[in-house]
Amino acid sequence: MIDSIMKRLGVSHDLYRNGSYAVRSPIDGSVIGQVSLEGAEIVDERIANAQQAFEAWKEVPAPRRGELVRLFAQQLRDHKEDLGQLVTWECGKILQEGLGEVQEMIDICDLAVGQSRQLFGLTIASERPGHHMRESWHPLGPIGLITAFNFPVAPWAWNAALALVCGNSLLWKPSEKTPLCALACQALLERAMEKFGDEAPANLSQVIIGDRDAGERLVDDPRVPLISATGSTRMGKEVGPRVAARFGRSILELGGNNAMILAPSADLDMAVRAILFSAVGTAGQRCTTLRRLIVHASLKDEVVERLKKAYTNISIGDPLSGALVGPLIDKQSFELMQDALEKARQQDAKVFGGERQLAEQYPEAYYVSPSIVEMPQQNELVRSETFAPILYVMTYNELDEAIAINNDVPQGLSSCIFTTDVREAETFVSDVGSDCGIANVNIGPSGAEIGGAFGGEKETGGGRESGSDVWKSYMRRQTNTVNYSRELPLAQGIKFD
Ligand code: UN1
Repeated sequence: MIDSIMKRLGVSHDLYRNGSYAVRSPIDGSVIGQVSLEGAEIVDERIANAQQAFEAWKEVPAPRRGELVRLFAQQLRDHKEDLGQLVTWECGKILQEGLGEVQEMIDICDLAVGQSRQLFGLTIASERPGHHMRESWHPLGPIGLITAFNFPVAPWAWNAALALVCGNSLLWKPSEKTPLCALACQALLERAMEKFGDEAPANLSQVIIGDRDAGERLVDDPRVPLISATGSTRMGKEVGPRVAARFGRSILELGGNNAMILAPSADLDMAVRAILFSAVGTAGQRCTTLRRLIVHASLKDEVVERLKKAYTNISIGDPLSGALVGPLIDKQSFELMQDALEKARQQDAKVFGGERQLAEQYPEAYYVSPSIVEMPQQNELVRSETFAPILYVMTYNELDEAIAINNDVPQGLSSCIFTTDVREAETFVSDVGSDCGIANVNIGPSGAEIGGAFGGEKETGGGRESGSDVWKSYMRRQTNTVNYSRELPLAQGIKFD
């Protein structure tokens, strides 16, 4: 099965069958690949290659660079099913979501193709006669990309598609849990490069299937002006300062602890469906997963009742065969979930669900029933992110109180309110509302489209990726002042003669 997918995706057998590091599918624990883990030594050479590729690529006009991304999007369209299946095999999300991730890649490529003709600068009024001022944007250099297991392809594409049209080369260190997806994306991009022709330099994109040391080498190297890293807050706390210490730039996409405020006027049918998708979808392993439900006290009993019913009926199992909840990524993830639930019990919370499922059928895989935890208040346990399907439920009486609870966590990625009261809705997205990078009304906190800037505040890291004006992060801003007169007036009226 994997062999035929990899063959159609164009990944050579040697790359994923002959190494000493076993890649296991979370679906059943079976080994689906053997890759070689590269050490730090190789990184030096890869960065030198990436620099060379950058020198050539930045000379290709931006709309031509966009043509390469268009060809890549065509590969993705042609291989959506195969890549979607591979995502499911390797990270365990259900096939619908695997396909959704590939669609997200196609969408960002389409955006980047259009962007390649719109790398606009500004013209600025100069205070001096006979002078022009403007702002122009130039390619930045080799871009280092570090991605996480739970979205093994889309966040790479958000960065890669824009970075390529902006004239940069790419160095990608994927999660050690999902190297096959990275090899597949690389193979598809190489096919697009072949179709594009000689203008695309060798090593324009390279993958580093490496260990922690390899990642550190990439992060520390001043030849890599930008590191874009997705992962835990713990990882970001290491990467951010290391990149800053060498005056590099970083885009950090770290933990989330996303909430929904459920107000009395809300359409409850819609809200329950939104909670289900955002709290149990991807088995609770999205950075945008709904982790906290802040429900008006008058609604709590009814909502919890409805949720328990929906949770009981949800299908848990093989993500390739129509279940809505697939496995957790591994045993450690299962244990962290159990720890959190145990702590909740000790704190007098009411815990529903959270048990291991299908253990006899899949002794080497970790399926769980998603859990609902009624918490008396928001405490340290609720404030920390457990990357598993646990939904903490807390109550409020006044909107101000609900917004305060929403904001009183270290993370600031996504948030939402369900209400039909326009005053409440607009307050939530106003200056005194949610403090998150994403604040939605009447939709859940997950499943963002690529058109907006994606990312969050506080311990989420402050980075933004994908749409809006994010392309600017992959370019170097230059201010130009051009004197077309025969005089040499100084700014600020200074006389120097
Ligand atoms: C992630 O979990 O790292 O908004 C990214 C969403 C997706 C991206 C999630 N578009 O849920």
